[in-house]
Amino acid sequence: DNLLVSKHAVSEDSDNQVAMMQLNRPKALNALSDAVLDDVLHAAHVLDKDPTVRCLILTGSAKAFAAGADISEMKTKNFEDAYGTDMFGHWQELSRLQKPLLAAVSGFCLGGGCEVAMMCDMILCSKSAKFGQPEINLGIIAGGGGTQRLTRAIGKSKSMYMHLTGEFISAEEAYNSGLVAKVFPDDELMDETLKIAKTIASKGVLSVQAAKEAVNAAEELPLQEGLRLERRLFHSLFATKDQKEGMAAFLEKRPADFS
Ligand code: CO8
Repeated sequence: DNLLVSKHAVSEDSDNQVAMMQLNRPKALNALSDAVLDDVLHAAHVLDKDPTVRCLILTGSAKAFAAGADISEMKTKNFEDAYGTDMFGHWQELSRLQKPLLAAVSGFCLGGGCEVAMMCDMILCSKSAKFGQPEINLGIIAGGGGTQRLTRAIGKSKSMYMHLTGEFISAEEAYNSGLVAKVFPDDELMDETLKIAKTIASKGVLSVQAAKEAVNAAEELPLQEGLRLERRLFHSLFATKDQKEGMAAFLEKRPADFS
């Protein structure tokens, strides 16, 4: 009940699909309870392994992508509960899917919600989106990657400002800071996100996977290691049918038909 999953054909003449996971806990602004977490991770793993699914989308409602981890579930936890169970550690699995995962954000995208959006491969949002790490107001700090991923995305000073004041930033500020890739009018976000997902789904599976792996590695590896990984992945794509097809199609002035 906490998650609605739908699949959308990429085109009329293809079996390929885009899968959409929609958080569905409207009364709590999609707060990320343990039950929501289980549903999202389970669905993401199943869809990642489904050979007809080429691209995944994670979204919320018009009012909230997600207003953070569930405060009522966290309230009574003590150190033993948190450290002893590595609380929220397994959310990281979302950042290790093979297929691209797009976050489509409207409304509040706060705390763990912002962190989950940043675990996705890119963030698309509507003009109403508000991003924030307000954990400081609860006497805690971000625990799902916020201090690390937000800092890499928008730089130290802005990230520090958000983590220390708890203030939210608008869609426009998020776009200007590089946190999000595109901003759309509210009523166009889902259509535009589906279009982008279908565009990605029409490319070669292996080249998409390699591009995702290489770009994500830029957040983790020293430059020389990242450059080497990119070059090796680049070399490996010359072993694929899609490289032959892509280059032949260009030279024959026709659209490529990737396998
Ligand atoms: N947890 C539980 N319930 C919530 C949460 C939340 N994070 N956010 C909102 N709700 C509930 C409210 O309690 C309220 O319930 P009820 O109607 O039963 O009183 C309902 O949603 C609607 O919320 P509001 O009445 O507050 O709605 P407003 O429009 O007045 O305000 C806000 C919207 C500004 C978003 C406000 O709800 C708010 O500040 N929410 C909390 C935001 C927050 O502090 N988030 C950080 C949580 S801590 C965290 O995320 C730690 C992350 C750890 C790692 C996670 C890895 C994935």
